[in-house]
Amino acid sequence: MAVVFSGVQPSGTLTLGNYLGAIKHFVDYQEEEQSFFCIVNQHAITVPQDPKELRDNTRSLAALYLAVGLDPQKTTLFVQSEVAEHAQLAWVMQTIAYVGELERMTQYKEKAANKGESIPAGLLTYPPLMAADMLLYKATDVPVGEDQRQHIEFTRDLAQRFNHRYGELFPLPKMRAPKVGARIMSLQEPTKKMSKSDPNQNATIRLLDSEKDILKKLKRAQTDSDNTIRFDKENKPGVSNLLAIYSHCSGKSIEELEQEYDGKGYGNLKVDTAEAVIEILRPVQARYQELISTSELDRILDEGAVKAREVAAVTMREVEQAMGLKR
Ligand code: ATP
Ligand code: LTN
Repeated sequence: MAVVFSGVQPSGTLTLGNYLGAIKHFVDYQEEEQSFFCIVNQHAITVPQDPKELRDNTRSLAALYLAVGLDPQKTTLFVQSEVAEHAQLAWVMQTIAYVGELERMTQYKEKAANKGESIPAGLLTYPPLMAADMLLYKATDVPVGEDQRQHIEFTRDLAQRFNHRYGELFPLPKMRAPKVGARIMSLQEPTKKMSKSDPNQNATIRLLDSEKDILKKLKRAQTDSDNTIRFDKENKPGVSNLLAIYSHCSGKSIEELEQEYDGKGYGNLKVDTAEAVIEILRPVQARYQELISTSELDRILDEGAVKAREVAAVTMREVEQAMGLKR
């Protein structure tokens, strides 16, 4: 039986990268027998968060999950900190992980850079918490963007190590990266991924941006000076990123777009890309507005936590039994 699990951090308003690389695809996975989509607020606090903003971002992310089409009848949508077993299993996973391998994680190295002595320990132990998220539900399939590959592989290592020491308990989760959209780049530094915690507002398109802002940001997107429109990530990262975004939002292939824009300027490409993005976000924004201030949203999250706890508690008992933590 397939069990699908994925999580997104409520660390800011979702970007077009989160949408095209992850949550748009979640909707397809809710058709599997069992699926869990989590708002991973305990991961978000590995970097400082303002409490009010964190609370607002959590509700907002829940509303966006629903606005893109997740259906609480089909899937379990819940908040990580409301299911205590995540922190419990994360501790166990920390005892199985090695400091050396945690220090070699790319995301850790990036996020810990320039922090000197003041690196929060939670940044280092982020991957064991992430492993716990998936393993609690015995997930088999994990839809995420390309940037999470190393974390998924590490989860498989931890699961295997656990099974080897304490007996077969966990299936090894498989990463399910989308074929397209797995890596949308920053509009300002197109060699970096578009990231929702990027302080440069012009670098990201947010799912809740106004039409005016989307157009403005795309017009300001970094390109190059050679003025030909072709897909070449290496030499033309900015233009290639625009083509990728346009292609995902319009359904036209990159080749079609290259032909259509042969001889045209970057200005045309930018405005048309903006239109395609606006078109795709319009229904999501409308549904979000309907949901965000309703108590329905809280009811869905409450029920989600109850359903998630039922599964998580059983696994946690099995883990403690296997490890000798139960009398
Ligand atoms: P942060 O900036 O807070 O680290 P983030 O924007 O990287 O956040 P996450 O919450 O870490 O977003 O990721 C949510 C999901 O979105 C993950 O599955 C991740 O792989 C995917 N994702 C994030 N950024 C991109 C991107 N630029 N292109 C495609 N997918 C992405
Ligand atoms: N680290 C992930 C978010 C995340 C996640 C998970 C994804 C936390 N736990 C479990 C899949 C499965 C990220 O930053 N995108």
